[in-house]
Amino acid sequence: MEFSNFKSGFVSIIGKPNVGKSTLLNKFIGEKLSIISPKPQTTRSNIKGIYNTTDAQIIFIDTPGFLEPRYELQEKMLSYIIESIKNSDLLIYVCDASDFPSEYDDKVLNIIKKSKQQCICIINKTDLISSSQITILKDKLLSSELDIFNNDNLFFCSALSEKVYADNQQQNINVILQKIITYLPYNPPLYDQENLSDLPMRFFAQEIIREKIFLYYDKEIPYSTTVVVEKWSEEENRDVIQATIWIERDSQKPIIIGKQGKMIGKVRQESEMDISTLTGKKAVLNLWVKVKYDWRKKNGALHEFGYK
Ligand SMILES: Nc1nc2c(ncn2[C@@H]2O[C@H](COP(=O)(O)OP(=O)(O)OP(=O)(O)O)[C@@H](O)[C@H]2O)c(=O)[nH]1
Ligand SMILES: [Mg+2]
Repeated sequence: MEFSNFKSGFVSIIGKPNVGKSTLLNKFIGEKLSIISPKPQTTRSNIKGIYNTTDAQIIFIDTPGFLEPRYELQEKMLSYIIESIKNSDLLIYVCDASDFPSEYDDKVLNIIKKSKQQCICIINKTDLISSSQITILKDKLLSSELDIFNNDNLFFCSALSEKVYADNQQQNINVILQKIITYLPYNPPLYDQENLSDLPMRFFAQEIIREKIFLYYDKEIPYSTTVVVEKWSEEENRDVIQATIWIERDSQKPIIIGKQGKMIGKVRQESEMDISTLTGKKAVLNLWVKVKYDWRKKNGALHEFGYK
């Protein structure tokens, strides 16, 4: 195949926690690759999602939300963001239209500006504000001192409904994909054009289980938890998966398990359904709960759990 007019490159999705970065990645790719929850700091590592057409390949990197690190895991999360910015052909800055500018937006924008990388800005969650508020925000951004926004790179969008407001018209999310391609260099495809990601199924299974924990438990539990798939056995009509939910304290064990195992049963059932949707095969999940005291603060434990 001739690739002389083919474009491909890396596009990092950057922004503070909870603005809808992972939701956007999934809408761009058309599959649920990155986990989503209403809680901040859901994404902990860089998730690659690949968008393929006959003449372009966009390699999206969904990154953790920007934060000021308070412990080792968050240090790693920040390092993933910085690494991703460095290795990109284009950055997509995402913010929440109903909460902008807020703490950290200035910091993220300054990092983007300093990186001197090309950038597209997506003001997400426009469903939460009125059209007159959109106009006010647009004027404010176009006249901002930062000099990052211009009429060509600024999009107002609702990732949930996949509606984009560009050129004063309502369009669909493809208008952003087309714009992204214009920024990419001429390259042959960098990844297999059949694949949506280069991450292994084990990783997605871990993330799916972690998403259920983010959805169903409160306070510190989601943040004190990580998941490791220990064993994946492919049988004829089903996959049998052993996974460990790691927590930080013995006292968290009864909370994770719930009365008569109800809570962990719900996590197991819903994870089995999502894993099976992804693999196209029945999934049987066995979950274990183990304690590694203060794992979030220990480099060795982080390494062991895959945060490298
Ligand atoms: N109303 C509304 N909610 C949205 C939209 N996009 C995402 N959300 C919601 O915002 C919350 C956070 O979405 P995520 O995609 O997990 O956000 P994120 O930026 O990846 O968050 P972190 O991984 O924690 O940095 C979820 O509850 C989403 O359903 C949108 O366009 N409108
Ligand atoms: Mg995310």
